[in-house]
Parts: sequence; C-alpha cells; structure tokens
Amino acid sequence: MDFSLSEEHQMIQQAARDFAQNELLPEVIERDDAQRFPTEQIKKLGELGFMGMMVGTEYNGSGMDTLSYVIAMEELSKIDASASVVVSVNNSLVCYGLETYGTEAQKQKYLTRLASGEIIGAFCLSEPEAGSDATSQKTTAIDKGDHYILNGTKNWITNGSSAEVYLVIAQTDREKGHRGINALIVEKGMPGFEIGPKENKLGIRGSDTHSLNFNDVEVPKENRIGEDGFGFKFAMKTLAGGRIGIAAQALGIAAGAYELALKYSKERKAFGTEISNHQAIAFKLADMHTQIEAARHMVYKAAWDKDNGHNYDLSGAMAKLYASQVAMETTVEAVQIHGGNGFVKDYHVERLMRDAKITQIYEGTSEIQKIVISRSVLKD
Ligand code: COS
Repeated sequence: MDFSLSEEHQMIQQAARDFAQNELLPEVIERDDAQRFPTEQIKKLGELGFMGMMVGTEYNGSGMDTLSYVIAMEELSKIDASASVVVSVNNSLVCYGLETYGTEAQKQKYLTRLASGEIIGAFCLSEPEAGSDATSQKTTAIDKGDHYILNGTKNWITNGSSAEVYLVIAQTDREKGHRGINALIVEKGMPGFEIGPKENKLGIRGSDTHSLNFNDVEVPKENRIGEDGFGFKFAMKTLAGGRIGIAAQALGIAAGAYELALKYSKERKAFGTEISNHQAIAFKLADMHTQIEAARHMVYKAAWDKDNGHNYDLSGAMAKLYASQVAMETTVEAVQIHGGNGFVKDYHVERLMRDAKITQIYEGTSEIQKIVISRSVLKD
C-alpha cells in the first residue's frame, strides 16, 4: 500500500491550488454576496482541462483518473465551493454519464463540447415531490415514435441557467415504475423549455440553482441515453460517482476552514499569548486535523475503487456521509476559533460554514447515504 501521491497527482494538486488562490479567491466574497456565477473562472477552468478531467482525450477530455479529480475538487473547494460544484456536476454527472452510457453520436455532439468546457451541463433528477424519493418522477416523457414529449418541473438544478445541455430524468411508462423512466438530453432553447426563477440560497451562492419547466418539449429519440427504461439506473449509477465528487468538495470545505483557523490561531492573541497556546483551541485543531485526514482517506479510497473497477456505491456513500459531517463540524469550529471575526464575511469561514451544509443534502442526503450503506452491509 502506498499513501504517497504520484508526481502527476502532485502537479494537478498544485495547479488546482494555484488556480484557487489566483483566480477564485479574488472576489469570492463579492460573488457570494451578489449570487454571481463565476463565468470567467469556469471558462478558464475549461481551458486548463478541469471541466472534463476524466473524459478520454478523443472527446476533448483530460484523460485523467478519479483520484486526480478528487484532488482538484478538494483544492478548488477550499476556496470556492460555488465554483467547485459547477466543476463537479459537469465532470461526474454530465460528462461521466454521457461518456459511459451515451451513443457515439451523443458523445460527438455534446460530450466533446462539455469536456472542453466550451459549454456546461446540468443533471435534472429532483422534482418538487421527488428529491430523496427519486423513483416518484412526475415529469413525463411520452413516447411519440421518433420523439418524446416532455412535460413537468425540475427543482434545485445546479447550473440551471448557465448550462446549455440538460440530462433530464422523466417517466415514460408509469405502470413499469422505475423501469419505465428515461434519461433525455435536452438543449437550452428547445421550444417549451423554460428556465424558472433562481433560488436565493444559504450557501454556494455563486452557483446558479433554478427550477426548470418543460411544456410539451419535443425531444428526438436519438437524445435518449441508453435503452428504453434505463433512466433510473442511469441516474443511480451516475450519482454514485457524483457522490465521490461531493465528498471531495466537503473535504475541501473542511480543509479550507481548518487552514484558516490554524493560521488565525497562531496570530490572534488572548490572555497574553497566541490562542493556539490555549489547550481549548489546540484540541479543536487536533480534532479537526484528525477528522479531515480520515475523510481524505475515505475520499481517496472511493476514487481508488472507481479507478480500479471495483463497486464504489458503498465507499462513495460512506465518503460523502463522513466528509460532509466533517465539513459541517469543522466549519462550525473554525468560526468558533475566529470568535467575533468568524462571524464577519471578510474572514471567509462563515461562508465555508454556510457552504458546508449543502454537502449533507445534495446528490443524496446523509439519510439517503445511510440507506445505501445499511442496505449494502445488510445484504452480505
Ligand atoms: N446502481 C445501479 N442500480 C441501482 C443503484 C445503483 N447505485 N441503486 C439503485 N439501483 C436500482 C435498483 O437495483 C433497482 O432496480 P431493480 O429493481 O431492477 O433491481 C432500482 O434502482 C430501484 O432501486 P430501489 O428499489 O432500491 O429504490 P428505492 O426507491 O428504494 O430508492 C434510493 C433507492 C433511496 C437509494 C434512491 O432512490 C436514491 O438514491 N435516492 C436519492 C436520490 C438523490 O440522490 N437525489 C438527489 C438528487 S441529485 S442532486
């Protein structure tokens, strides 16, 4: 067993770290305040190969492994989780889904542009009444021979207005239950496809989250991903990998908050000495460091499982469950270590605390991860 990162992985880590410091850190507070999408930054991330990291070079991707991806996600998320969720959705839901299950024509038409970052994508599963209970899809895709007619509403869609390509999950045959669900590629601008209002969020405020409305949208059958009825499995299989990306995001949020708290504790003085000399603070740092290291091992293990062809449903769910809990706990403690300054936006930790919360909710809540984990351990 080798716990060291290869030279290539270290280079990716450094590149992502430099990008986060030089391109994401300036104005991250202003973007959060104004709920402004990091348009320029995402364009540059595309140019650097971060938007299609695991996609083969033949489709304009970077041809890297999942470990590279989680390393980059951690570094970007230390500074700007709003930008990193855009990276995560494009990489592990949209690009991965298309490369793994799409037709050659779909890959040529959509994946090549998504992987290069020329355009970005969105993954549309959640509905007003189907979040965790994902088989209860109300959106319908009625088979009309050479096309589907799509009707319904999707909620909380990341990249909602900035995407050009949307992977939409919808029910074709209700009698068949989850086996009657399809995944369709919908393009922005298709008649009847409307982007709803933007959500005003607690965290990841720089990302654009919208509801989407489909009113008799005609989607050609060649835009269906996989066989008829494969849509739910497509969503589950794709989300299993997405959860590794969100676990890495949670890890990055935790590590970012910890690094700020560590630095602050060595500068701030109280009772005649730096606060890091007080055991009350030093023990918090010890706990944070330990938990972050454990979360990192779990994230890397899930990435390793995926890269080595093992099933990663369990390791990905465990990594997300644990890393998101660590993100929440660590950011709360980082605010506490900063005292009054922690409550002030200039010090970044309050934003990281707000950003951490979503990692326990999206791409499967912590409770859903426990369903996945418990089912997996109980079936043996
Ligand atoms: N890979 C492949 N197939 C999977 C799968 C996976 N990881 N997880 C479930 N499936 C399949 C099952 O095998 C089953 O198919 P068969 O009946 O053909 O065997 C089908 O999907 C339905 O699974 P199940 O019966 O377990 O469905 P449940 O309604 O009990 O729900 C959970 C399963 C809770 C795990 C699922 O609904 C889920 O993940 N929900 C959360 C969705 C989510 O992440 N929402 C966030 C939106 S994206 S931000």
